[in-house]
Amino acid sequence: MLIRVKNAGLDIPSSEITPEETYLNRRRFIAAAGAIAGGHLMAPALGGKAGRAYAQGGQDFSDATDELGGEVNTYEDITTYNNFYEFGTDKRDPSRNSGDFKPEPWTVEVNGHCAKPGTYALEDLLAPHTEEDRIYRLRCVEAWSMVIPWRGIPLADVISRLEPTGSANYVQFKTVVRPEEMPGQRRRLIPILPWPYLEGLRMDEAMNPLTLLVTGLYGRSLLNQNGAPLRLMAPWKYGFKNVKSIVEISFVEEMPRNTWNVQTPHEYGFYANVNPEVDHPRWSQARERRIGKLLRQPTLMFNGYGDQVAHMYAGMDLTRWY
Ligand SMILES: Nc1nc2c(c(=O)[nH]1)N[C@H]1C(S)=C(S)[C@@H](COP(=O)(O)O)O[C@H]1N2
Ligand SMILES: [Mo]
Repeated sequence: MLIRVKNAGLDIPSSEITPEETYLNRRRFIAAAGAIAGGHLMAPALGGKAGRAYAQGGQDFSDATDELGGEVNTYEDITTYNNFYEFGTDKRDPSRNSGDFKPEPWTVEVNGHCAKPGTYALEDLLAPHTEEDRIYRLRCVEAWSMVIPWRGIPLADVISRLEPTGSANYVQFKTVVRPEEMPGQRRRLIPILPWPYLEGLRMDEAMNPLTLLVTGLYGRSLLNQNGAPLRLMAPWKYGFKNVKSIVEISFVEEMPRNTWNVQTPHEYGFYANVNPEVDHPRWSQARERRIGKLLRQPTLMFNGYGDQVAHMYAGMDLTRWY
């Protein structure tokens, strides 16, 4: 059987895409591929490993791994298994419900303790900096993980140009509020979360060379479900720190509020460093399931990035600052 991807000039034999996609049934794949074909140009060639579908990504990362040898997840994994509550709480909701979202044009407001506040067109915020492809693990607090070839700009490059002052101890990020384009924000009586979604980093975390402002993945622009057109990636932290569709960056003196900490403070802290020794109150954080793999694997301290980040937390009690 052939699955015909509309407008894409690309026929994928279903035998090549289904076997390992244990959580993805064929119908979901077709829905996702259709959504992608509608909004973006598709890569013309099928490349990479038999049995896994990488074709929709712009660049072939099928043989790429992270620095620990972890295989990159498929483009389908990465674009159909998402957390983005503005589009609904089910993992499939963001790919299904984000079709009306318009990531262009986009502006970002910069405010607080810095010499260059203002409202920046996204191109102007990013233009002088060079995009890089980096393969980082995303590890969700729900104990699943993926390896993703991100494309982005070091957050440090952008921050340096905005010239924060000595009072800027933290950076806060805000997601856009657009109930007319984001069905998850339309629930009035009992909102899914208090909007806007807020996150923050301490200034040294924001300036760490690992931290990216992400504009794409698999060599192409972000799809809406992954946080188009601009989202954060701090790979040693749980996934919820990586705020999507950012419209505001504030340089602040005090530790900012972050949505999940406000929502459930005993479960989610500000730091949210991946830590197999500190359990979530309702489940263990010691092991994780890499999406696309059957067996669970041990979770690494700082998601395996300890050499680059552990020094920032020397002397801190990580059971208190979770
Ligand atoms: N604005 C916003 N950002 C968000 C979320 C969200 O619900 N809203 N979910 C977070 C969580 S819990 C995770 S695990 C990651 C998932 O990113 P991905 O879907 O690109 O893999 O996004 C984070 N960023
Ligand atoms: Mo998450």
